[in-house]
Amino acid sequence: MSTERNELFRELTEIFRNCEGNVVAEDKALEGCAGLVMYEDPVFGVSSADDPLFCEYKKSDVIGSMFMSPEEWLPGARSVVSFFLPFTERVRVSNCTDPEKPSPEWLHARIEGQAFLNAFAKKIKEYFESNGAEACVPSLDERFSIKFEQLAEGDPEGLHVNSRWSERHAAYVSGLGTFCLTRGLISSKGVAGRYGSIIVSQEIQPDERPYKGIYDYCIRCGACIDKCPAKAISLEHGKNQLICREWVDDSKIRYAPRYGCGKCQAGVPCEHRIPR
Ligand code: B12
Ligand code: SF4
Ligand code: SF4
Repeated sequence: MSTERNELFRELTEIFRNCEGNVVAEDKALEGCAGLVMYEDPVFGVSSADDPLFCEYKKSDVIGSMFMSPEEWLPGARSVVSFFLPFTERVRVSNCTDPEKPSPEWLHARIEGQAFLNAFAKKIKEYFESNGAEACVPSLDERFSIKFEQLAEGDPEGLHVNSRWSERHAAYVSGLGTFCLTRGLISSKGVAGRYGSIIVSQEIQPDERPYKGIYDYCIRCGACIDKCPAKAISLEHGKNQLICREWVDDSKIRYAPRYGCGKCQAGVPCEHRIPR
């Protein structure tokens, strides 16, 4: 890694550490969760905005025609900076206790964790802008949207998700990790955590992808199949999006104003590392 990139990642890690909201505040906390730290330090990856993979994502069997390339989000885009925020051990271990109910810690990491991620992404945007670059955070941009298309009955995928921007797909281009049986993206710090990204007009040396295939890091051990309370995962077909979505949606009623599941990401070999 060049010194320039080292310096950039060091500064972004400092921004992460100084960004408010990674600790669950007492007035918002579910029982026993006051002071919970949700994330460990981030892992970063950089891709070139004109990497040919971004064009491939427009194909209907990858993401779909709705997907917008970095250049479409930000005219003059040169690089995409992706990051993975790994959940802390406390969040991960807590979600192994009950086979069905998401732990209070996991619910916080899903909801307050995403709010923190958004705040962190905004700070990164300000950082690039203050250095004279232009920047766009697709997930916070008003053009961001997702379309769910229910597939024919019996289709093992259940649902096709067509999205203007996918954090996992962007992270895949930047060398951060590969997909797995549950469709999650396994990073060097595992699958339990959340991804974000920002498109910038600054040229930053892209990472080399230390993998060839989209599922390289998954050992197909099947541990996630047994963990899934909705029985959404199989070795033959991977994860059925419809079954998973219905389960996660149902949790919105049971755990309002929060929701979540993530049982397939806790207590499995890919939880916090690349399993081989
Ligand atoms: C819609 C959505 C959902 C939907 C559908 C999920 C999905 N996979 O599409 C539902 C409601 C089911 C869902 C559930 C959950 N989600 Co969700 N979700 C999203 C969202 C908003 C968009 C996803 C999207 O764009 N999908 C697009 C479709 C096309 O993706 P796909 O079908 O999986 O892609 C496959 C094809 O592209 C195929 N493929 C075929 N040819 C090729 C060729 C190439 C080159 C490549 C790369 C791929 C490829 O490979 C892919 C994987 O199989 C993202 C946030 C974001 N904007 O990215 C979060 C996100 C994916 N969710 C996330 C999480 C954590 C969850 C939950 C655990 C919820 C929770 N916290 O309790 C569950 C379980 C997810 C799981 N098992 O991985 C994280 C994933 C973190 C990770 N480690 O991977 C994300 C990235 C949010 C975030 N900011 O971190 N989610
Ligand atoms: S638990 Fe095993 S099969 Fe499931 S995603 Fe992780 S490595 Fe792959
Ligand atoms: S998030 Fe829950 S329902 Fe969806 S695949 Fe994982 S374990 Fe199954």
